[in-house]
Amino acid sequence: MPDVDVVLDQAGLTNESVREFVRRWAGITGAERVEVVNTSDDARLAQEALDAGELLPVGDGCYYSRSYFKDTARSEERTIVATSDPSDKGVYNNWRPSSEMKPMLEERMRGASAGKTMYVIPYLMAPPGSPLEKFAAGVELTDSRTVVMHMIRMARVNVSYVNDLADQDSFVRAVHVTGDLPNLGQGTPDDQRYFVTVADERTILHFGSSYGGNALLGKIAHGLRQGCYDGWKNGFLVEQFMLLGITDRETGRKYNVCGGFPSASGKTNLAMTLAPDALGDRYVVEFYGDDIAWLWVGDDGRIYGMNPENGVFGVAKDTNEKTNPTALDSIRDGSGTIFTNVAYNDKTHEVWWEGRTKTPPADLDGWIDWKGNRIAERGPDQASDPWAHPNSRFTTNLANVPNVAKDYEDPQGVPIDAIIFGGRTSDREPLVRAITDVPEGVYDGLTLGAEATFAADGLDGQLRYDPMSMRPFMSYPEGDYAQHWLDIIGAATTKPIFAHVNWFQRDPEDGHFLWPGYRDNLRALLWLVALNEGQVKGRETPVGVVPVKEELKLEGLEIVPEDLDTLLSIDVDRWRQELDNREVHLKQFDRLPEAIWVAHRRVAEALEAADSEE
Ligand code: OXD
Ligand code: MN
Repeated sequence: MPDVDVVLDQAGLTNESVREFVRRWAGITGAERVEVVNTSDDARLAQEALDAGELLPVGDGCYYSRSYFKDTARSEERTIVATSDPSDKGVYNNWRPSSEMKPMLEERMRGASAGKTMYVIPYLMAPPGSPLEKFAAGVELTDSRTVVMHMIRMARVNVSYVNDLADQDSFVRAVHVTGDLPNLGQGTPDDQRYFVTVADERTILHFGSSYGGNALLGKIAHGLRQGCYDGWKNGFLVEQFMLLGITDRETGRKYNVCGGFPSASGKTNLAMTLAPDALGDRYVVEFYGDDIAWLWVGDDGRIYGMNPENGVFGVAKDTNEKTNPTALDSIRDGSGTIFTNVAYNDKTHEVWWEGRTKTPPADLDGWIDWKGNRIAERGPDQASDPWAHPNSRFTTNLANVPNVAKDYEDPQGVPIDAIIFGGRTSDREPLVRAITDVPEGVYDGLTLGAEATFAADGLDGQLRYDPMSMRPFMSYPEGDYAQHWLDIIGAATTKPIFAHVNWFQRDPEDGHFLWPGYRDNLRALLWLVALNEGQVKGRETPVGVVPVKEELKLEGLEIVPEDLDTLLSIDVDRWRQELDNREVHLKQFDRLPEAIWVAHRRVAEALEAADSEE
């Protein structure tokens, strides 16, 4: 057993509650060494990881890592929110009693870091000085050096964040133990993994992975799940939302838009978007965050938002010059980016993933796929296997994003003008429909979904509902969550406008996308903020206000006029079917506020009264 106090003294970690937490878990996990890390340790840790072969070099000053092949994504089935109150059980939070989960995790973690170093990562999930700072401090203990390096990119890491706490006990206690990855029965009935947030004790216990949201505990377990619960108890909102700012150079006005999109609906691409060339002289888009926003009511009665993260853990697949040039700039040489589970060339130190270029590199020499196998040695039956894992990632600091907002570290956050929801929907959802009524906006978020693409499951055309894109992160019951949204937005004296956007509508005949997407998506947001300012009026429909063609800024847009007509119309029959599905979806939730049912009925009645084509 290492002398923990000597290590903590040397590191200048003075918070006695943190010291006690470290001592206790060093004892349980049986780690051989304890080391406290700060962001300034990054270069040394990188060198150690390169020397140990845990990381391989990419270009100049970037890194490559591969995770165990059965450990490549968040596991929703193994993720649990535990509390001591059974009424915290919701539909999506996999609630279990903490009295059952804590001993189970402790037992799995006992001795499981033997021979390893336990790193102590004191972190902050907020810009320092934020009004929500007291919910943002945490300490992650991990036995993985690669996890430390990810945390340094994704969070703010320094002992001062826990030493200086006003309430020395107010930090999230997060323990990550990797476990013996080849022997954990991942995906079998004997699965040993458990990813537990003990929300009412602000304790996170994750066992059995070294990847992503399972292991970087500041990001998803604290930044979303624990934050969501803390927000419920303390009057703020924590959401899986992107956040961007749009400045109109002509008027000097700036608009901030945040919003939720289920996975694979282009959230990171939207967050990092640039203005279309034809509008680039007038509008400047700034990036705040691509994955998490914490929202609260400011002293001036407006809703404020901030990104608690300090980095981007982006999906690599399909990231290219067209879909997201900003992301490519953010992971350039010298950025310190860590690429995980992409394809790697051990001769040239390049990386590649599906969609990076139209076709993979022609010269196979040196290329290794995400499982570590040489591409050139693949048999004919593996020829079409992907080179990179579909959930392969790049991890880079916010400061590397070329259009990161100048004030991204401002602790006061930014006032939010609009909250948008959007999924991948091949029909029915217009380009944009605005909603000014708060319960109807919340209702729209609760009925957000993305289309199941697997016709084989018999789900063809049906949405997999993903309320506010929080389904995997929901930590308390959905009905209470809806009420909390109504309360927080209701408390604002200047309310943001809500909207639903969809970039994915297709032609029913030949399947082509009706809207070009990517940078042109800004046109929908510009219309929304203009509507909010009263500069345009749009057209009322049963499901919200949609633009009339002339109100959209169409300079430089290439689109077939009939496609634009379809994008701005409402297929009432299709919508009536959708309302039936929504009813079934919403009925699952206990304590759903009456205001949400009223909103649902109002939309249903308006659709009943409407003509077939609106
Ligand atoms: C996620 C992520 O899993 O952002 O949603 O990594
Ligand atoms: Mn996410």
